[in-house]
This record gives sequence, structure tokens and C-alpha cells, in this order.
Amino acid sequence: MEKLKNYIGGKMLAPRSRSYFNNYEPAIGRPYSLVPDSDARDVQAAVEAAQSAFPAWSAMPAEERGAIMMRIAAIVRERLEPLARAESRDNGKPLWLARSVDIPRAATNFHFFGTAIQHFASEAHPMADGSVNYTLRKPLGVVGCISPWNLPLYLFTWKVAPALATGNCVVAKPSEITPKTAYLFADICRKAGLPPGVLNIVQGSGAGAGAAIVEHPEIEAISFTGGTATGQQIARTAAPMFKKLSLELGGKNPTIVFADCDYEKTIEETVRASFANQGEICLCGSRIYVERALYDRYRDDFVRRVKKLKPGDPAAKNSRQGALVSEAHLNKVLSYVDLARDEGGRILTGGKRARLRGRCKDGWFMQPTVIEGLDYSCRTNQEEIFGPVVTLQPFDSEEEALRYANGTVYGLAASVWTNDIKRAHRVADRLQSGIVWLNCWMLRDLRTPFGGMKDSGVGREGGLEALRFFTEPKNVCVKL
Ligand code: TXE
Repeated sequence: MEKLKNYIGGKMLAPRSRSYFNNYEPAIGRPYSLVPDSDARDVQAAVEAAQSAFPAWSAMPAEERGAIMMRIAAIVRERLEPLARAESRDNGKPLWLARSVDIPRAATNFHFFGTAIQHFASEAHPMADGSVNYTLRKPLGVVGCISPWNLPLYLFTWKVAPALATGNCVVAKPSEITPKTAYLFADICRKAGLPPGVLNIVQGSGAGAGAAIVEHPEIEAISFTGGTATGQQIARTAAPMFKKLSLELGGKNPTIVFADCDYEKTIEETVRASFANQGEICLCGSRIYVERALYDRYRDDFVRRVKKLKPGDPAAKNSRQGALVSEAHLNKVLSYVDLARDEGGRILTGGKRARLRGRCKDGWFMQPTVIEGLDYSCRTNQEEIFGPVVTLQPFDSEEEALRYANGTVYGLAASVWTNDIKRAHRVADRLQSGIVWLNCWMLRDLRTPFGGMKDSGVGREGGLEALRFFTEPKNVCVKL
């Protein structure tokens, strides 16, 4: 089996431990490559490489840094097909999705921040007596980026790109469950002329390499996307060290459908919002609240559509649902269906593991699942499932819909479907959610603040927010 490597100081290196663990292909349920089980020694080497690269990288004019980043974006585009195939194989997502969303977005992330840095400016605060304050924004130094398995190269580059654009050097760790595209990305950086040590990619587990990054005293900031429990653990370690923290955590996103919505569009888009990427997107809507007058019609049409989302070989053109990322994750998601039944839920469709024939007979597929009959306060409606499972519940008033929607510890994303423009804005204003979509879902402008409130995280990514996060402001006051 292929042994993946770390990328440290511009070199492809085996882990110091010389040990590896299996990387699985979810669609067939078998290992196909080996992931370096890196530890604090590899992280130390990466930090040292980053420290030696930092003076030159941070002093390089933004145009030159941006040009290298744009070359990286161009090579990602040139290698779209092999990268998409690798992503689909590693994660289980349909190849068409990796080809149309994940990999193009990875290129866009680098292009976006490579150009954004050319326009980044800081403030001046003139005073009444003619004195002036100006703010410098300096790179932090060496920063850590830790990313999850659901959108592997997409989220990896979403963090790494603004960190590099602002002149930091990076120690990054992709999820151990989906290490492959970050591994392939190392070669792209080399080809694009990224100086050695500017980006270091350490592969390995969360408890091993991940914790070593968070604990390292010379890593100044941590940008993390993943589960809320992991975010809490990272905050416990990093906060006493006064590291800057950006935490993009879980969600339990409400979808609120009013009877006056644009019906056909709402059905189509809310099915997508529920099951895109097998429901393994932090932004997916997992609790659908429908105004009672529309409820029966919506439920029947929704279920009819969902039944057409057949799980299939991710490599096949017509597969609408791929495999879940791991056996453990599949079992976790299935356990929520059992919980929903125990809590009195009715399974309207799905609810079981999907068994395919041929190549994928042992793959970790699940039938897209729709459940009704549950109260908003039950565990199924409170905890993040992160799979192809949604619940439906009717509501009678705007007030009630808001109570359900806001009634969890999470506050990442919400979507609202109505043709009443006043109501749309009123509801958006009252939702406890970092992101609200009105009559759309996952329509992204990379300049907007991205992230959640409550237990969905701390800080925002995207646009200026990310450029600010990865820089330290320094105020200089001049008495004239
Ligand atoms: O994520 P983890 P997991 C949710 C989802 C999922 C659950 C667990 O509900 O079922 O989280 O998924 C690294 N110090 N989301 O276990 O563990 C880890 O190696 C430093 C939501 O895969 O949070 C990986 O690189 N790093 C989500 C990354 O953190 C640590 C996306 C994420 O892994 C670490 C993914 C530690 N102590 C899962 N422990 C979203 N909101 O997008 C783990 N890691």
C-alpha cells in the first residue's frame, strides 16, 4: 500500500515514529493507503522549518506572495481530475461533486486570498489636535491549521490560504480520515515555487499530531474546523497559552419553510440542503420546520424526492449519494435513527444501511432518512448527527418556528423560505445563527464573515475576517 508522507521544510518525509495507520476507501470499506502517525517530533521539525522560512516570507512583497498563491491555484485547476478522483476515493463523496465543488473551491480559496492581500489595508485614526494613530497589521509568525474530513482540500485551503497571504508560515494537519489531497497538495506547492518551510503538512491523528500542534508554545494561533467536543478540548489547551483561536464547530441547522414560499424551488433546494455530501457538511439543514398549512404537501413531496437519491458508487456519474466517511461514522449516524425511534419518531424513508452490489458491496452507504413526529427538544433534534438524516416538524406561528430554531446550543447556519420580504428579514434578525440564507442555501461569497455563534464556534473566517485573524494589530500613535 502507498505510504503517505509529511511535507516539512520542502521535503517529503516519513514520520519520526516510522509508524503508520490505515487509510480507508469508504466506498469499498477497505484500506488502500497508509497515513503517517506523526507526533510531537514531526511537529517540532515543522515548527523549526516554519520559523526559518518566516523572515523571508513575511518580508516578501504581497504581490510576490500573491503571485505564488495564484500559481498554486492554477496548478490545482490543471490537476482537477486527479485531485477530484483522490478526494472522492478518500472521502466517499460522489466524484462529480468533488469535481464541481471541492477542488474548484480549493483553487478559488488560493486565488481569492492571493488577490485579497493586495487590497488589504489598515486603519488610521486622526485626532482633533492633529495627532494621528495608524494601525499596523503584522503576521503572527507560525500558525496551526487543523481541518476535518468532510470537505478535505476545500477546508484545508480555506485556512491555509489566508494564513499564507498575510505572511505567516503554517503547520497544517488534515484529517487523518482524509489525508490524500493534502498530501498531493504538497507537490503542487513545490511546483509553484512556494519556498521550503512556508507551509508544512504534518499527517496524523488528532490525539497525536493535532494535540502536538495545539500544545506547541511557538505556534501563535490555531484555526480549527471540526467537532464541538474537539473544539472545547483545543480551547482548554490553547486558551491558557493566550493563543489566538478561530473555532468553526458543529451545527444543528434549522430550515424554516413558510406556506407562502416559492414551492418548487423550496422543495428542490431544501432536499439539497439536507443531503448534499451525504449530509456531511456543517451547513446542511437537519431540522426542517414547516408551516402547518403546507406541512402534509411538503412532507409527501419531500419524501418522494428523497427516495430518488439512491446511494451509489461515488465514481458513477448518476450517484446522488456517496458513502459515509467511515464505518464508525456510519454506525454513529445509524445509532441516531435508533434513538429517534426510541424517542417516538416515525421513519418516513430510509433509516438503514444501504447495501450495494459489486465493487461497493462492503461500502459504508446509508439510505437518506427522513423522520417525523419528534419534538424539537429531543436528543435527535438537539445533537449534531452529521449524516443523511433530517427531521420534519410543523409549526403554527413565526414565534413558534423561531423558538424551535433557536432552541439548541448550536448557532451556525439557518435557511428561511418565504415570499414575504418583511417576514424574511424579521426572522433573519431574530435567528441565533452566524449565517442566514433567505430563499437559498450555501450560496457563498468568500468576502462574507463565515462561522457560528453559541457552541458552533468562536470567531469568523472568510474575507477580511480571516486576514484580520491571521494578523496582529499594532497601534502607533504620533504626536505631531
Ligand atoms: O472530528 P474531529 P471527527 C463533527 C461531526 C462528527 C464529529 C466528529 O458531528 O461526527 O464532529 O468528527 C483533529 N487536538 N464534525 O472525529 O475529531 C482531527 O485529527 C487537535 C463537524 O472527525 O473534531 C481532525 O484533523 N486536533 C465538522 C480535526 O481535528 C484534534 C467537521 C477534526 O476532527 C484533536 C467534522 C485534538 N485533541 C466533524 N482531536 C464541521 N463542523 O465542519 C482531533 N483533532
